[in-house]
Amino acid sequence: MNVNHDAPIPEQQHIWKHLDRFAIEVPSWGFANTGTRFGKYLQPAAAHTLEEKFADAAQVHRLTGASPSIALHILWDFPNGIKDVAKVRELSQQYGVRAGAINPNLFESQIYKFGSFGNPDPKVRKYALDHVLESVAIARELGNVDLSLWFADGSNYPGTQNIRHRIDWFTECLAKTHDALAPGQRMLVEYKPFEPAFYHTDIADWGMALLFARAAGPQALVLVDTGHHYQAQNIEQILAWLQHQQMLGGLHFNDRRYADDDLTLGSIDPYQAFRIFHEIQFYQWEHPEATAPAYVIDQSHNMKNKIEAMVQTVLTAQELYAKACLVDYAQLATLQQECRLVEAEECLRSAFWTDVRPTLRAWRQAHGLPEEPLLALHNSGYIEQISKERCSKNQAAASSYV
Ligand code: PSV
Ligand code: MN
Repeated sequence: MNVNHDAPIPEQQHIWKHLDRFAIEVPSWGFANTGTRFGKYLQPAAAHTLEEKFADAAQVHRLTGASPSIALHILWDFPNGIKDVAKVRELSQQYGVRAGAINPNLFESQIYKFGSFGNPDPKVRKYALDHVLESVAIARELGNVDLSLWFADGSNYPGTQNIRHRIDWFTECLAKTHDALAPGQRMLVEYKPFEPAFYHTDIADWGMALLFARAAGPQALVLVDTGHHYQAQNIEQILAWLQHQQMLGGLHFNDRRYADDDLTLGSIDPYQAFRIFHEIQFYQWEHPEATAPAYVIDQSHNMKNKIEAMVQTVLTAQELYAKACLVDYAQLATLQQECRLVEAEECLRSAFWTDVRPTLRAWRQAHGLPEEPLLALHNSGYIEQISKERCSKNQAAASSYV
């Protein structure tokens, strides 16, 4: 990328430095026909093949310059398992998008009705572990990328499962997973309070994820999905704790109004997304040697056009991140220490209320990117073109969907 650093003003320069390093991964499943558990509205432009997902991810990166990698889902993107690695490598080269986190699928097979790693049946646990070990092998082949683990395990009714036994089974399987990692490779343990299970979920919160990760080994860290919390939970405090314990591995970004709604980041509560970036930036300011967590979008849009929504999300993430970069941390530290409450709060708020959009436009222009990526997407005709190319497959899917 050609960077023209023509004398930005000092405040801009500071944001530019951060923006140059900012990257957020897109999810392969966000380009496909996914929806709600009540059904889905099929879109003519939705991606069916892995190549189409790479092409869409490349389009988002071309427009934003901030999404160089794509998270992959084993069953959906690797139908032939490890044999598909060569194809992924080829697509990655062809489209200039790296393969990102590898997500095993431990929830779609009928065999997981009573759980995967937490299933009382040792044969099912072995089946799940074999799948995860193959996922580790795939992640290793792709350059030791992160293994990202989310479990749908749990139960719907009190008294129907032994929660403590399930802790032991999870602990054992996670340790075996950790043993298979390459040196330096990370496994991320994600939590979610409910859904699909409605009484107990085996990894329901950050404390459980933290204990499981600690027990598994030093390469296991916690992944925080912003949609996976109860209403009113203070997510940034969770991040502060995990960073304090050096246990924050990554974030899945989306917004929510009620539960795990998969809404566009910042669409409901941009101040919360800002506070999340702020908490991470503040820690980085105090610990410049610390590795930043992985940023991944985890949204499946049912109503919005998927590529448009993905570009909008990347731009929103950049904006909120840039605002967090404006917090004067030296000043904030002093104000906090001296308990100057209103001044401390205003120090944070004034960064949030700063309009960074002109700076972002200037940064894009200097990087040879479109100043208005959403407009550029509309003018590019890309969505119309892929809609034409893919609509017959999507119509066929629509007519088979009742
Ligand atoms: C499930 O709610 C989830 O958000 C998990 O985070 C997974 O990472 C993702 O969907 C795709 O399986
Ligand atoms: Mn997630």
